[in-house]
Amino acid sequence: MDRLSAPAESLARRAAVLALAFGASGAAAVAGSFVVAGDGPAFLVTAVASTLLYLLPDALVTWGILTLGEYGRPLLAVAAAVGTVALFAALVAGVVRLAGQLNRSRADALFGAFLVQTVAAFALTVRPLAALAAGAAGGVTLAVAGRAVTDPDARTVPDRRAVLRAVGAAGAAAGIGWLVAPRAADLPDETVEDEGVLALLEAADERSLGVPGIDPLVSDGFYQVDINTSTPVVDREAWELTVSGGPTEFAVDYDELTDREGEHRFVTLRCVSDELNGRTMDTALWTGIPVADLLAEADAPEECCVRIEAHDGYYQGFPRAALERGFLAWRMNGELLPRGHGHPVRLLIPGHWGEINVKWVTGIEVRDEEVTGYWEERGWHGTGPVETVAKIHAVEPRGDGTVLVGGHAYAGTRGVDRVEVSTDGGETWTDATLSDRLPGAAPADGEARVEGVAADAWRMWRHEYEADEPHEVVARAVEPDGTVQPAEESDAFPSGATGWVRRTVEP
Ligand SMILES: Nc1nc2c(c(=O)[nH]1)N[C@H]1C(S)=C(S)[C@@H](COP(=O)(O)O)O[C@H]1N2
Ligand SMILES: [Mo]
Repeated sequence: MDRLSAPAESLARRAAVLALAFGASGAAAVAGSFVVAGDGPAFLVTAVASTLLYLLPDALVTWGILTLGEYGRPLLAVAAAVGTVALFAALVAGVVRLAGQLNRSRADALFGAFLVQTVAAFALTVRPLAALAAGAAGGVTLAVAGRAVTDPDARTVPDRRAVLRAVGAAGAAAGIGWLVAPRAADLPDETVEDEGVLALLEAADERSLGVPGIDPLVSDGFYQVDINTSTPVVDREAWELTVSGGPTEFAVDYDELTDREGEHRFVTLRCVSDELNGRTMDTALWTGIPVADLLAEADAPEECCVRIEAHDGYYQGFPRAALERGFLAWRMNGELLPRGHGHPVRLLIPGHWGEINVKWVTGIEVRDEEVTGYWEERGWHGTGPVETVAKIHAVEPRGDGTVLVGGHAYAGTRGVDRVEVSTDGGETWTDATLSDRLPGAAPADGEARVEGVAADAWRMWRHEYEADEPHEVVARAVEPDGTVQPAEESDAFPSGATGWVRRTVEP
């Protein structure tokens, strides 16, 4: 019995040890590319994540966005990291095996491993330096693992030390990567003590209703939705925005743009993938200029449509009329626009789903026919105006027989006039307390329904009532023209969630 199982056991042990050593080589290749690329597009994991997003069926990507929400991006990054290590481990394993079958030497096997990892890294990133670093780190790790791992003829079981050496080499590569990888310099602190900004932020603070557990009128943390797992780093000195489509092309650089006197506007953004009571909806105070000014300067032709381009490969198409009311922003809450939100400059399109609010914007092209955008090509219909929603993010039974409920309500540029609350599942309704509208100038075309207020910003609501039995609380927003938030329920995919938010309360 013992005699029979011994060879099987040592075979299994050999396989396990080899898998670990090859895995270490794959991990070292990933670390090697990080040394050169940092958290940029030439980093293998970033490239694999982008490739995955590109290759995965749209339905799967959509499912991921809807079920994973804000965890989607980090989970994709982790999956891509594990997948990349496995891929590069499999490649070296294949090479070592092949060398054995072809009766080649250990040196050939090692060189083959270096070559196959370098070529694969190049195929994924198209960056020669990062690819070489990946292949070199992977190859060296394999070499230090020792003869028993890389000798194609070796029949012996590699010892524990081989694996330790390989893992040590991979760890060293990762450590070096961490220490020397290029990092994007922090954005300069150019917060200006602009009195206009300070006054507006203070007004937002004063108008916020203190509801525990929900953000004030200017969000504490602004959600972020990107097509990539790493945040683009755009050099603002080299940045340019071109306006094309007419007889002459027009370009403006960062200094030319931001030397102008910016306006400050409160604008709310909501992603079309936001679930009915989700959290991908936030508000900030943005500083910039109307896009219409730039279109006029560029003498942009009067065609129906526009295509917007961004630095990260993202693009969108929508009617020119929507862009005409848009805003080009370079500051957020008084600070430089953060990298994750589009530094140096982004678009804000009033009242429309988040996706056409293009970040890291580099080009505006006027077209005489409709253009589809990145998400439209993946099945979403997220270029139009937002659906109206009143969220219920706070539900606080106070223990003394009273309950406090509250949330934010948003209806794009239609505006929120009232929020109604039902504490009996929708039988009877009461008006909730609503925050005063945020201040702002009405856009020139009279889009705002009310003078002197932000045309495209959410409001907060709260309601306190007595209850001692379990019940269902429901909220719905009402627009100034009396339109009530539709009750009919639909999923976020493909054109935005609808329905009324309902929460069960157990006092
Ligand atoms: N260049 C670029 N712009 C983009 C995106 C992107 O991935 N790349 N995502 C869009 C989506 S889907 C949304 S909802 C908003 C989110 O803006 P935020 O990340 O600043 O919240 O940006 C939009 N603009
Ligand atoms: Mo979005």
